[in-house]
Amino acid sequence: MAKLRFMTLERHIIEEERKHPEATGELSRLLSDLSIAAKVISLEVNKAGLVDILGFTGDHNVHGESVKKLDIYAHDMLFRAMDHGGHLCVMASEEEENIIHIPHHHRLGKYVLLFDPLDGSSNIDANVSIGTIFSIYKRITPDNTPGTLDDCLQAGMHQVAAGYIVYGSSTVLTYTAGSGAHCFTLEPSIGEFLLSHENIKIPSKGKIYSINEGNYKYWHPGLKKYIKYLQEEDAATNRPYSTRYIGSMVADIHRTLLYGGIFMYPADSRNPNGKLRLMYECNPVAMIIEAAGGKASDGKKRLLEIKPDELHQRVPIFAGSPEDVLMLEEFLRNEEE
Ligand code: AHM
Ligand code: MG
Repeated sequence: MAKLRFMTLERHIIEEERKHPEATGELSRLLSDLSIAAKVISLEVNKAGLVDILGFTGDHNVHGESVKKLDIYAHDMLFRAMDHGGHLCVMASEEEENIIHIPHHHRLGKYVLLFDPLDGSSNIDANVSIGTIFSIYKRITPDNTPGTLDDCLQAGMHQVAAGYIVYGSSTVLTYTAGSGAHCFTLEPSIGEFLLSHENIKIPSKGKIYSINEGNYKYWHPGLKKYIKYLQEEDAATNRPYSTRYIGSMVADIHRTLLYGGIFMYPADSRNPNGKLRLMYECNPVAMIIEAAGGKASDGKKRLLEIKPDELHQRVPIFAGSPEDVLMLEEFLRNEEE
C-alpha cells in the first residue's frame, strides 16, 4: 500500500492557503485555533467514561467536584479558543439562542463561525461516537464593526470552509476549504492531527442507507417506496442495500463519505422540516460531501442553495453518493405528481 505523505493538519492548511496568492493566512490561523479546541474537547470526551460525568449538568464526578454537561463544556471551549484570535467578527452555536458577539476588547476579523459543539450528545453515555461540526463564512457587513445576524444567515454555498471532528475509536478531523475534503487522525501521544485521507472521493453509488427507520409510519410515501426499493433483491443494481444508523450525524456522515451510500434525516408528518439544523449541521456536512464529489439535497434541491431565515432553522437532509441522492429525489418527485 502506498504510504501517505507525513503531513500535519497545520502544514496542510498552510499549503492549501498558498494555492491562493491573495490569501492573508487568516483562515489558516482560524482553522488552526479550531483544531486546538478540538484536541481539548477530544481529551474531555475520552475522560467521559472514566469519571462520573455521564453528560448531566450539576452532576458530581468521583472526586465530588461538580462537572459541566459535556456539550456545554464543548461550547465554552470553542468560544474560549476562538474569541480572541482576531479572525472572527461573530459566532453562533447550536447551544445558544442568539448570535455570540466577540468581546469588545478583542480585535474583530473578517470571518464568521457557526458550530454545533457536540453533535449526537444523546450517545455520550453509551460510549458511541459524537462530534463537533463547524462552518465558516466571510462577513458581509463592513470591516471593524461587530458582526450581525445577517453575517450568520448566509446560504451554505457561501461557506469558505467547513468541517467536523468525530470523537470515535480515534479522533478524526475532516475539513474542506473549497478544494477537496481531507481527513486527519489525531495522534494522541504527540497531540497532532496527521493526514489520513487526502482528497477523499465518495463512491458514485454505495450499498448502505442510513435513516432512523423507527419513524417509518410518519414518512412521505415516496420515501417509503424508496426504502422498500433499496431492500429488494437485484444483483444488477447491487440490492438489497445494508442499513447502518449510529444516530450521531457526524459518524453516519463520516462513514457515508468513506464507504458511499446515503444518509437521510427526512421531514415527516410530525416534523415537517426534519430535525437537523441547516446552519450548524447540514450546511457544513453538505459542503464536505460536495467537495468529495457527492450530493446533498433537501429532497428537492441542492441544500447549499437554501437562503436561511433563522439561525436555528431545521431542514430535511439527504446526503451521500451522487447516484443514490439522485435516485431518492426521483422517488420523492414521482409521488408528488
Ligand atoms: P443533537 O444535536 O441533539 O445531538 O441531535 C442531532 C442528532 C444527529 O447527530 C443525529 O443524526 C440525529 O440527531 C439522530 O436523531 P434521531 O434520534 O431522531 O434519529
Ligand atoms: Mg447537533
